[in-house]
Amino acid sequence: MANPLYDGLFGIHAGKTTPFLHIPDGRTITHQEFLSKAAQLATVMVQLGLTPGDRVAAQIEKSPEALMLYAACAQAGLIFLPLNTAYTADELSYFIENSGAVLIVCDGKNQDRLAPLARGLGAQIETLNADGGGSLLDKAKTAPNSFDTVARSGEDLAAFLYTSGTTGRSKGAMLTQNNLLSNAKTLVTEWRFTEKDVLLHALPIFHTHGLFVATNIALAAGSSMIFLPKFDLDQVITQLPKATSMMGVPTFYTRLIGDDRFTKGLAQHMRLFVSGSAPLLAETHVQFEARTGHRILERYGMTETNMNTSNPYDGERRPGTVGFPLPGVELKITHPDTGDTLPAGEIGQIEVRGPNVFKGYWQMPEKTAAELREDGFFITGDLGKIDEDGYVHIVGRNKDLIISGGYNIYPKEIELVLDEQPGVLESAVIGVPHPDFGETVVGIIVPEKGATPDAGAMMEATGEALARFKHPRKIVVLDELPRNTMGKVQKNVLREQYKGLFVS
Ligand code: MCA
Ligand code: AMP
Repeated sequence: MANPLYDGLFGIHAGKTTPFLHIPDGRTITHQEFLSKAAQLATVMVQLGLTPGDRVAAQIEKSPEALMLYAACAQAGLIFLPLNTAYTADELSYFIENSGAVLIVCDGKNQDRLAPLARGLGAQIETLNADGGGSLLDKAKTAPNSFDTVARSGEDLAAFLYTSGTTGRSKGAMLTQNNLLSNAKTLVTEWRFTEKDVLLHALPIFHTHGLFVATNIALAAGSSMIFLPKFDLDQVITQLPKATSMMGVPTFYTRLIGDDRFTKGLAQHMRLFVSGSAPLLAETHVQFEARTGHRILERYGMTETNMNTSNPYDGERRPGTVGFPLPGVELKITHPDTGDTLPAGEIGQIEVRGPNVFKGYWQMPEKTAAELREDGFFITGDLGKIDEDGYVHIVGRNKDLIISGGYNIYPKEIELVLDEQPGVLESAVIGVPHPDFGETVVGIIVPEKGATPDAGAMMEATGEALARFKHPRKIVVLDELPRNTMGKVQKNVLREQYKGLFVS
């Protein structure tokens, strides 16, 4: 019976004894070894009582076994829900409860912290550690290493990825098998991936970029990956000579440019560098080319849509643009108020439609209806234009969002925590330019009359509630926030005022 995602990414490698993953400690995992262990994990999850359509929430460190869990979910028809390892217990409890996950897979070091949460929500909990240990892997060791792939249709859900909202709580983006598979296949063709490629993989695997772009492409093309636990400059420089291609967020590229060991010689044999998740400054593009002779290929995507546009593999990769809509993806620029399509060259909201566009937000029909039109166009919340040559430019965001080192941060979430602190009347959180992360978080607070809120205590409070990457890097105290005639806080004024806090 068919299971398009499993068959298209994993099943095609059955029996292959060629390397799939190169681990920096010198180990190599072949495709068949990978599939055997994935099958054991699938068997264990079925033994635990999971049935197709159940959600598996995983907050685990990056490891080959973590990828095997993804494969196992695909094979058993389970919905994979990867979670950022930086999320606090508070953040996790929402995702797990909202998704109705029946199994939580966590690192052994977090088990005690998460066990009460699992109990309260009636979910099972198992551990999977980056060193290959943990209860789930222990159980898998003795399980049969072949598993009858569960039949699924392309329209069945394969994964949930949570994406924060400008207002309210995070939304679970429901991605189907076809969403993931169609995008991977398109990108393999567009970016010319083959079995000969060795992809240097230094991204986290709990977001679209590292899991569905990098990993799915490598799988669909039969490429191998040098699988680094994280972006570590020394490791990347050591491993680069063995790779043919790399994908990263702009911070990867600015960090590489900032290191003298990153020379033309080191990058000479490389075929492709891809950037995305945040704007790549035209300046970085130019500096990178001057250093290496390579033009970074910039593309644009979202959690809800996977990849929408890409600069061309052949042809001009134009700095400051995200290229052309991918084959099969329709993209239009519309008026934010009327939804009417705007003529070329005019700035408006970017809308996309295609096989890559998600099914909607889990159990949030109103939010789905607000962003996903009945005719299938998804309102991205990005502002852009199409130039006379057809290149798409992203010029801003119609959503209150900060992107720091490729991670999305919604100011509202931080403002809610700051507002609750003693002595705080109100707050506004903004993103300002940062030399390493592109943007970083600044919290602006207005004290209650006569109060002198303690900035240290405020940092501590955000520390307990929110993942580290969301924490304000600076707290500014103001007597009042600038507002327009409608009473709305003018964040653009604040952004302008504090734009030089981290850059000169
Ligand atoms: C780590 N920290 C951060 C970030 N990462 N703070 C703000 N923003 C970040 N992105 C914290 C650390 O916890 C640490 O805290 C301090 O900042 C400095 O850490 P450092 O060692 O410099 O960071 P790092 O561990 O080297 O990580 C930086 C990184 C990483 C390599 C840029 O954030 C990363 O891999 N980012 C990629 C994110 C990504 O994959 N995004 C794709 C989303 P302390 O002060 O306690 O030490 S998918 C997407 O956006 C769409 C769909 C798309 O188009 O792809
Ligand atoms: P996420 O919600 O994590 O999926 O992030 C998606 C957002 O990242 C998009 O809506 C854009 O604002 C931004 N993004 C992704 N790729 C690019 C890019 N190449 N240039 C500018 N912004 C980007």
